[in-house]
Parts: sequence; structure tokens; C-alpha cells
Amino acid sequence: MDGEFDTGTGLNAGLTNLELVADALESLSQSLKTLHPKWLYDARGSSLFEEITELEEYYLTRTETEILRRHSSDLAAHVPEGGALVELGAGASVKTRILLDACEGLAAYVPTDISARFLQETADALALDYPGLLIAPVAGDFLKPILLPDSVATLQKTLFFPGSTLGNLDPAVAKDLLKTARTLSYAGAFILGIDLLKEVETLKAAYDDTKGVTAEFISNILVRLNREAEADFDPTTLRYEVQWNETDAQIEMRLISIIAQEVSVGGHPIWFEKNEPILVSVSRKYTLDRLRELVIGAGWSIHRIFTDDAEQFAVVVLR
Ligand code: AVJ
Repeated sequence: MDGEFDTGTGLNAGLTNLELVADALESLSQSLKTLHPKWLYDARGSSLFEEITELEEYYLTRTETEILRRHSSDLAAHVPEGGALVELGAGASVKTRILLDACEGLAAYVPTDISARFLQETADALALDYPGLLIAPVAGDFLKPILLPDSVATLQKTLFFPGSTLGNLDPAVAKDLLKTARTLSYAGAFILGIDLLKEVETLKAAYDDTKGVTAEFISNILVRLNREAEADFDPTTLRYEVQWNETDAQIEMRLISIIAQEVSVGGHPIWFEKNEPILVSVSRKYTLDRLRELVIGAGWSIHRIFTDDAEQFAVVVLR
């Protein structure tokens, strides 16, 4: 699993992550170079992302947190007693605690995350704070089949996917994920957090903070490639740039090679023209209408919508 190569811990220094090498080589060999954003989340990347969530410009986390607090009991009403709450890409599970505190008689919490190391820390902290709750972490990529532990096999599942992570996915992939979730939850609910379309200036600032944390977060993928994919990037030769793509209603995060250069990845040469970009992540912004269209296509319907007063962000209950 990817998580075994979760570094920043020094645990697997010198080990090559073959899946990362293969995926990076393929995506860097396209005429428009890309890297998959899931590789951003090694231990260092996961903690840089936690730092992003506390930035002034990054309104998403505090807005979603406020919505979850304000509507915690309405949301918890969709989480059946004796059931399991399954979170996709749990990270530090900070927001989850709001739900967990409001749920009555929940039997299990299943945090899933691509960073195994980060996940274990999260699970350990939760186990201490929620002694009556079974914490059953699953390390892995939520875009691949998720194998749930036997201990939760017979429990009614409610899915939780906060943070607008759905927005990082191509709509076709997002639709597939929603379909899989439908099967996994059976007749249960899906609680989804999604960032809403708004003024471009606010959006761009959220992904290009003045402290440069986002730039460091995105550049860290090169550091990871150097460590785990036998690459020799000089991260100082690629600068971070954020753009708004009006057509697809998405923020685009790129690393631009400021010089013409050859970089080696897994022993293979990759040529960069001067000013050639690597697209590392997109963050799509939804209107409620566009979101409805997407979820309906995957067999869900929007049962409840909760937003903040300024309608910056939405937490929806799908059934
Ligand atoms: C993972 C969806 C919460 O797109 O807003 C933040 C990732 N990347 N800044 C987002 C991210 C750069 C983030 N989410």
C-alpha cells in the first residue's frame, strides 16, 4: 500500500516506491505534464496541509467547521445508532470530532487515509478520547477499492467526506467515487463537504497564501519524488503558480520549470522546456445545481443542504 512508503518519518529512507515511480513517469511523459495530487500527502505533506487549514486566506476549513458545529445534531440524526462512520481521507480528523461528539450510540469510526503514519497518529489520539468507540483505521487510496475491517462488516455505514476533497477529482472520477460510496453505504447517508463557487480573488488567495505554505506543500511533491522515486529535481528551479480555469470552474495548481532542464525520474530522463508547467492539483468549485447534477448521476439525491451565512461552503446530506 502507498502508506508503507509514507516518509518524512525516516522509516523507509532509501526505499523506492514503485507505484509512485510508475505513476509519476507516466504522468510526466504526457504532453501536458501532471502529477497526481494524492502523492502530495506523505507525512510532511499531510502536516503542511494541516498548516494550510489554519491560514487566514484558507476560509474552507473554518467555514466548514462552523457549519458542522451549528448543525451537528441535524447531521448526527443521519448517523444510525450502532452503526459505523466511515471517513474518506481523514487526515487529522479534527472536523470529525464535532460529528462524533454529536452522535449517539455510534459503534465504530473508520478513518481512511493515504498516509499510514499520519493515520495511525490520528487513530491513537481518537482511541484515547473516545474510549467506548471502536476505531478501525484503514490505510489506503480511496480511489481504489477500500477493504473495510471485518469488525465493521455487519454495521450500517454512514460516509463522511468533508474538506471539499471531491473537488480535487475529475468529475468522471468523482462520479465513480460517489457510485462506490452508494454501494458501500447501502441505505445509509453520505455527508459531503463541498466548496462553493465564489469571487475569483477569494479563491486564488486561498490557494496562494502570502506565507507561502501552499507553495511549499505543492513543491514537497518534488522532494518526495527525489526521496522515493529516484528523482533529482532541484525544487528551487520550479516555481509555484495558481490559476483560475473559468471553463471548468476550477483552481489549478502548477509547478513551472523556470529553466530548460533534464530531470531524472526512476532512471528515466524527463525534459522540461523553459516555463513548462506540471499540473499538480485542481480544486473544482461547485454551484449547488452542478453538485446536484453530479450526485444524481451517481444514484444519490441531495436530502439536506447546510451552508454558512455567506454561502461560501456547503455540507450536504446525500441519501
Ligand atoms: C484537499 C480539497 C481540502 O483543494 O482545497 C489546499 C487541497 N491543495 N491547498 C483543496 C489543497 C492546496 C484541498 N483539499
